[in-house]
Amino acid sequence: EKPGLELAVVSVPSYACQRHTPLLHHNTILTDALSILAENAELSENEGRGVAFRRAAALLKSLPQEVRGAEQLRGLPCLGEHSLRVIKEVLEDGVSHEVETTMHSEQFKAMKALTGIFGVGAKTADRWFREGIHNPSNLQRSGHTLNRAQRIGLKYYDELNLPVTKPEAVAIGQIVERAVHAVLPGAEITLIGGFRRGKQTGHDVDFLITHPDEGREEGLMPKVVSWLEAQGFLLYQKTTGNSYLESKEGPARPASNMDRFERCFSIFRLSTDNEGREIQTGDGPQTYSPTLTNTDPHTHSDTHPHSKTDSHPLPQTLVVVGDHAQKVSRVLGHSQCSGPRSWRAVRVDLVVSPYSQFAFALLGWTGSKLFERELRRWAVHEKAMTLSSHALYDRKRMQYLRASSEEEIFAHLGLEYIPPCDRNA
Ligand code: 8DG
Ligand code: MN
Ligand code: MN
Repeated sequence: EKPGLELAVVSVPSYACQRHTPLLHHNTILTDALSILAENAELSENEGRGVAFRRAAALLKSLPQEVRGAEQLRGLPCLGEHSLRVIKEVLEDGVSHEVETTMHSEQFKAMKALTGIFGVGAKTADRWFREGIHNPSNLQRSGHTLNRAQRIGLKYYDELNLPVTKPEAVAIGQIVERAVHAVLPGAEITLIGGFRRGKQTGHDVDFLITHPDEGREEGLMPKVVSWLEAQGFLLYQKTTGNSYLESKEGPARPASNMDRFERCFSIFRLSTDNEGREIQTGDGPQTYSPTLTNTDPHTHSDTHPHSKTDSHPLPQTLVVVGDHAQKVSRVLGHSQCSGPRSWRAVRVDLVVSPYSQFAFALLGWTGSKLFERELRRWAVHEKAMTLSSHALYDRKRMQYLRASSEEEIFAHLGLEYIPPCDRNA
């Protein structure tokens, strides 16, 4: 067979934001190996090394065909010595010794398990690891004082580590939409993050909220959160941003904080009741059947006695069938809470942006993380511009460049437009 030397001939640009990187690609075996090393570097707080492995993996994801031999990689950018060595090993032996050793090391497994707890970062996990804490059960028994996020992270550990599916994301979106429209009619809600890039699952669901009348969005988040809380949709929330700063420091905030969006890290309580309706997961058509339910002992009616007379509808029920439903019910059945239940915990991120910054926020929050990093690196090094989720600044002309769409931002940056589905670097 002819492996084809075309890869070496085709010139591949070196910034990930210059390339189309689809979700499904031809070099998964190689990129999986590099991702383990990237993850390990990140967990060891070696960011530079992590980025190097991520860049190498992203390059392979953008190639139009499977790499069969190292000679095909000649002339390609982004492949450092270390990454090349790993790629060659995998191509020749099927596995990389370093990747295998890393994957099975106690430290890597423990760090992954501990940072898998919501509210636990690499620093904390490393400290615990060195105290002999290797997993959530060790932590539970250690008697360590945990903050609110970590307590809830531990309580819902299994289900928060269960992927969120597209139908679940859509169901959450419907709830967010009801909440936002209840407190600010005319506001616009956009699904961002991995789901906007076409992923079928995610570790959370991300939404961007704005309103066409600039200024109407101010202070929106606390109202949305109150509505969600009153309806019993939230298990946890932490809101930061303008209102938070205002309440702490008064309205005269320093200019440096002016450009911080209101945002909310939350954990939703999503019903998964099966009452004969169905949602198909997988490739089939997706139909959603909102049903009213008030039979679950965990519903908000316990804690919010007024909810029955409330004019708002009760929490919507998501019905999921198939593989994922089985996985969910297995996890819920084994949860540390009181037996099997008809809802699951889902991580949700909400961001509010002023309308004039919407395109920048959309671009900045769609990801992938590496794609974002590469966009900013391109802007600085190739265009002498500064890109953030709020604005684009041209340092030579000393002015901000306006944009009302992602297309305009790519144009300002002198880049071909890359659609969200091709930003999976
Ligand atoms: P996943 O949830 O499916 O695992 O993947 P994801 O959706 O791509 O990852 P994410 O962790 O939810 O992040 C989504 C995007 O949001 C990503 O491009 C990075 C961006 N993002 C944060 N935090 C912040 C932040 O504080 N500021 C800005 N500007 N962007 C952020 O996650
Ligand atoms: Mn996400
Ligand atoms: Mn997120």
